[in-house]
Amino acid sequence: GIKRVGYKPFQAKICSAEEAALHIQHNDLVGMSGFTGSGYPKDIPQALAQNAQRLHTEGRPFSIRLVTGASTGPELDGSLAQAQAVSFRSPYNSEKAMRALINAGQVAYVDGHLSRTGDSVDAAIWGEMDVAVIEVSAITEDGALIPSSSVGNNQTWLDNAKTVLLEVNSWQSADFLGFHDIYRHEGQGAFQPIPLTEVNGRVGKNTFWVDPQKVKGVVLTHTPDRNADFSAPDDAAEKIAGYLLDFYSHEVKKGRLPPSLFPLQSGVGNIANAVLAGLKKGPFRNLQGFTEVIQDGMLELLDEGVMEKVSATAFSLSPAQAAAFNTHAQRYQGRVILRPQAISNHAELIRRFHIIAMNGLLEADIYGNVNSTHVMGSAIQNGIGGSGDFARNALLSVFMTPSIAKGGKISTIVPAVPHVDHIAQDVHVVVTEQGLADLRGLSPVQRAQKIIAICAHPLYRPMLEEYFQHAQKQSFSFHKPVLLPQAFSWHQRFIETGSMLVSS
Ligand code: 0RQ
Repeated sequence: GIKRVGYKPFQAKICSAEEAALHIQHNDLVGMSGFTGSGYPKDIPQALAQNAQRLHTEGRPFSIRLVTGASTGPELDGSLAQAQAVSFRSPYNSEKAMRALINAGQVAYVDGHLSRTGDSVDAAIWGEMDVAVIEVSAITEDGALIPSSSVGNNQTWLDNAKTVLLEVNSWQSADFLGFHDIYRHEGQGAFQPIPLTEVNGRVGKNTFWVDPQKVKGVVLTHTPDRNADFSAPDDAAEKIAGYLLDFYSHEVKKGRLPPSLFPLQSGVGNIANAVLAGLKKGPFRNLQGFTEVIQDGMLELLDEGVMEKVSATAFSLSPAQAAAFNTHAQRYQGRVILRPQAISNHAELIRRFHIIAMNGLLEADIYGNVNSTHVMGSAIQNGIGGSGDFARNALLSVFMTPSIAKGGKISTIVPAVPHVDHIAQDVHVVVTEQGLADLRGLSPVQRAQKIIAICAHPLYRPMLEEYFQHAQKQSFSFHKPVLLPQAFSWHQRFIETGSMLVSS
């Protein structure tokens, strides 16, 4: 195997996680690595949580302000939430204990576009960054840092932080050199284009760079990434995948998409994974991916030769796929490139590559406004993540969901969404297991008719038809008919009775 810490001055900095964590002070702004459960530090955050608990039992305050790439894992968000050691969190969280604190009003959470978090830190919107805690797969003899399974905001944190702590993770592939393209557009000169013209092109360096003077601790670990299993595609997911493949074939026939489609962005979750599995059986070949996260489904498309190349900022693999990747990483050299999230999600590149974006949602209204984040308008689920970066700038923006949630007590198609992440203009196609509504070029009334007829579940379709008929008669005006007192009554009924259905 490779030498994980090749740089002599850093060998002298090797220490325990407990010693490293002592460099982090109360109220520090801490930038940690991590994106969709991969490439996050595992041991230092747990030692930090223990420090916090000890200080709390002594009656002393201790909490940090935490920014990452995106979601992490139980060792990071989970342990820090359990220790009540976080006062501020951005830009994305999907961990349950942290979510509970946010929804209890105990953690200030800023849910932001993933492409823009680095800009906020460069601009010191939250003050200067005190500490960066970054997982790497190895350190070369000349002190360059070989990234691990995610890139996220790491170079930005390394550039801004006054103190740097590194976790060198030997569980990560020893063959990661060459998978990353570390490029920061900042400092390239104002008004210059990003010179990337191919999905797997390279414009930056293979490694991160850090001022060695700032590195105060190097911790060795062998702890795996979060690596959750995907459930096998269920009936709804397979139907959604089927409608989408038919739609893409239709678009190819119409000449609006090339036979190998345009590069695909695919969101997180089981439905997204099912769509990728569906593509394996579909007619399309030589596909490309320009996305945020590489799930199992994309690696399988690469294995089967259906997909040629993919660009992302992170992996998010099942334990079996992660183990397979760690053994056979070299197979993917040159075909898989991981970039900073400011680049993987950059508006300029998403427009340039004519991306087809496919994301999940919590609910859509009859006009196609989408809520991806706030349950009943007030409880955060995860965050907007990269879905806004992609939906706004994609050539084709698809949102997909089962038409009901919670066993039918919730309709995911509603009269009005109580929180909007994606405005109707950024939502071109809505797909449920009931069908696919192509909304391009339609007026609000036409969109509503189509969404109700095609996407709504039969349990809720008559209720939506009735609402819309009344709205078309009693609305203040008729461009986008709405009944203001009733628009949120479905959500209020769920809050009061546990179901959006009217009990008879
Ligand atoms: O609840 O966890 O209690 O079972 O919400 O829903 O059906 O498992 O769907 O995993 O595809 O997630 C929008 C959250 C969908 C995701 C969202 C309940 C449901 C379940 C999860 P349980 P499912 P998914 C790039 C793209 C924003 C970020 C993004 C997301 C739970 O897609 O976070 O797109 N998107 N990033 O029961 C109340 C409703 C509901 C509902 C579902 N209408 N009301 N609860 N649920 N619909 C990647 C990154 O950015 C990293």
